[in-house]
Amino acid sequence: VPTAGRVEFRDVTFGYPGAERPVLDGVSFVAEPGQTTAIIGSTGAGKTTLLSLVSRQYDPQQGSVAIDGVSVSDLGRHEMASVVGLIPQKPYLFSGTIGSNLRFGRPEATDAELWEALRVAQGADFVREKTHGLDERVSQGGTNVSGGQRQRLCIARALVARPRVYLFDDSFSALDVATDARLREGLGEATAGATVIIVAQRVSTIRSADQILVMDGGAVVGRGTHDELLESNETYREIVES
Ligand code: M5T
Ligand code: MG
Repeated sequence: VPTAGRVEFRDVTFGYPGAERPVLDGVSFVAEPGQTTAIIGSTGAGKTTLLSLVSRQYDPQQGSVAIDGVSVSDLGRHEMASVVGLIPQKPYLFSGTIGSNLRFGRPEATDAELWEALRVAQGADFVREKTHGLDERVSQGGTNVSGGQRQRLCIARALVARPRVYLFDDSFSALDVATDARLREGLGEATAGATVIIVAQRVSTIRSADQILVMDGGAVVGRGTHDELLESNETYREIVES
């Protein structure tokens, strides 16, 4: 089982079953433990698809995706769940209680651990306001939890599981700027030492990333820090200025 969480893509090409053209074309990069790698790019660039190869919803047709040198295709379901935590672009809840949703990746987590994860995810206040708190019932289509709250519960769920690799797919753009800032401040501490990959729209979210990958049409067309990319990358400048 990978213990550090170094994610490496080597010349990865992937197309969805039945599609003619690949959605990812020759993607290579390394995301290091203890660092934040941000991914930015226009809609349809392949950002979600890239993350889905790390969490192994799909396997690439060519190239390899490895964590600490171990191909993700060699990881079992359980190992995968303890190594990779995906916070999906469309956050979902399982039907059950808030508590059972938060414990999904680590059933033995204590209530105190759930509240700590909720605090970091900026979800403690609204859960406290529910009549039944952690025992409040939720469901996928339920209306007692808003979209933004669902997003924060999914972030908390990932934190409770303590994976080595966090994949945040556009998890912050729906939050107001102040909540976004508070959340990311606490996340830095909560995810310290792990590999963090963040797909983001807001420049404020990615500015401080150790490495930014610029995606366009299924390829990585630029990489570097914010300042480096501003200097050198036309696509990045266009995104930042838009
Ligand atoms: C990249 C296609 C999509 C687009 C390309 C998830 C998914 C995507 N696609 C499929 O054919 N089937 C699928 O199940 O793949 O899409 P993406 O990876 O979702 O792009 P993105 O995450 O960069 O876009 P966005 O809008 O989230 O910023 O041609 O049709
Ligand atoms: Mg996406």
